[in-house]
Amino acid sequence: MSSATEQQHLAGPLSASVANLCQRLQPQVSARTAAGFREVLRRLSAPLQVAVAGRIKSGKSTLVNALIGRRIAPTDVGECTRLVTRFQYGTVDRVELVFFDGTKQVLPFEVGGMIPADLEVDFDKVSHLEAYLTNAVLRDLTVIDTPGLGSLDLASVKRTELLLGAAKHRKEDGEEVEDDGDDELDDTSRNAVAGAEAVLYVVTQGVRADDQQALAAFTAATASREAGPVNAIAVLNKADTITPESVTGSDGDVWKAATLLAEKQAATLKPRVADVIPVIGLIAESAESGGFTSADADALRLLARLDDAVWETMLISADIFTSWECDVPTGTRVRLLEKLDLFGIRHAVDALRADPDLTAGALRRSLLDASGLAGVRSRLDAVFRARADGIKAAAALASVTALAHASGDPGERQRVHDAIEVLLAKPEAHQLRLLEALTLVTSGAVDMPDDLGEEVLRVGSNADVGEQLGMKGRPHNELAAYALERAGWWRSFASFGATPAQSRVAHVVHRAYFLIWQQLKAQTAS
Ligand SMILES: Nc1nc2c(ncn2[C@@H]2O[C@H](COP(=O)(O)OP(=O)(O)OP(=O)(O)O)[C@@H](O)[C@H]2O)c(=O)[nH]1
Ligand SMILES: [Mg+2]
Repeated sequence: MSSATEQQHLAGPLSASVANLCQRLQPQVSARTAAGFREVLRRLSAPLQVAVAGRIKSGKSTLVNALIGRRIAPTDVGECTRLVTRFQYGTVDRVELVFFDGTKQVLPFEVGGMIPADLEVDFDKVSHLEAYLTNAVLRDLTVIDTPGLGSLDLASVKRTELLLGAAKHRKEDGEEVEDDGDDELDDTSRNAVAGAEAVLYVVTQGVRADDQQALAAFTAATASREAGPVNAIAVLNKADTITPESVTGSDGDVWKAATLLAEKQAATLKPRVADVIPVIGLIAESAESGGFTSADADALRLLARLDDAVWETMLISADIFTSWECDVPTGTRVRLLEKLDLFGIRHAVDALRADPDLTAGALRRSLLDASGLAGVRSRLDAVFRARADGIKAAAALASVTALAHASGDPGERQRVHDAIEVLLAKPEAHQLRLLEALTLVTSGAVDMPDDLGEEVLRVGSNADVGEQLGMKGRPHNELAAYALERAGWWRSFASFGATPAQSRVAHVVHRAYFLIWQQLKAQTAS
């Protein structure tokens, strides 16, 4: 349990100061709370935990495969789509079934490297799957594939909740296990440290009112930590299935329609999520995971030679595409549909008609570009990777607070509370306060007038000073003057006119502006 090795993996200075706090407090708390702190420390040094969540069949597993660049998560059917699967970095590829009683069983990969869709075990006893992969993407992100929320299959919803939030030790007959030692975490403590740290929320065109509810349910599942613009982004998946005619202003273009729809959904889901990005998970998966082969490229080449009228007829529907009389065998056409769907097939054929010499590799890259995956990756980098330190530290602090609260010992609670206050008062921890304030406002826990809420959002969720001030590209002295002015405004708002809850937020925002001003002044001086 030496800190030296763990510190190397911490996401940054904020995580380090929270880790430090846990280590210092450990001897001063009960054995049970200390066990919770050890768990918090373990999580702090692990990669950021990102859950991919959303309604059933929204394409979560497909997107996970695309992000990892390997077709490993079963999609469509099978028992495994009803299980939570955690994809994490490992030196040897391996999949383990984890049972509720804590035992594990190694699963063989299927031919082709997938996790088997069906299991020859008592499904009811399975907690979740752990997949360890030698994969660069997973070095700093652990990706958690979840069964669909809003599903009628209550058992799998329960599984998601169990793993992400309310994980309980259960005996084989389903009864809860009694705690058998002081070092054991009880349920409350377990909840306090469980949960994903960030969410990639998958929605599709069907703008459902209850997606908001599902997002709230997910929030509940992340161990009572609020999801917000700091740690949640959404994708509008299956962009290829959007009928552009149904979206005004799309000019008949699918991507334009998807972009417009995504903006509309962002307005509904904000500020719960930082952004809604359109993507075609299926094409991304095929292009990124080796699913798209040179045999597929050859088949598309043949299709590209078809007469225009015939080709347009075939593209009317999947049924016509597969049943129409043509040189490419039906089985091959079914395979193309499964990998690219009609939109991808049309895109590939258009590309081949524009340049008949296109290699299979170039065609694959063109499909990848068309999938929009790069946009998702860059948002993941900007929102999650770049802020992993703050996100992890905030989640850990929330866990520490909850653990102290669950201890039931007022003295212990006070000691932990005091230590957190000392930590948060340090200038370098201000970022944590700001994240907390931002979450309070965006979740509605603290009510703010709209314009002020937006200002908190802008200051709290941008990394660049120009963007924080809403004055990107303006000269330094202007930025500095504005920061000082807003600092003054928020300070007087904190003292006059604000409710006590608003006042706490206002103090944090005041300090944020003040620190920005100091930083700008130092830059001007040097
Ligand atoms: N056309 C199209 N189909 C997609 C896309 N993404 C996924 N699909 C299809 O949608 C179906 C469901 O995909 P999954 O990835 O299994 O969805 P899921 O959300 O993981 O489903 P559950 O885990 O059962 O809730 C599959 O048939 C996919 O091929 C997409 O971008 N476009
Ligand atoms: Mg799935």
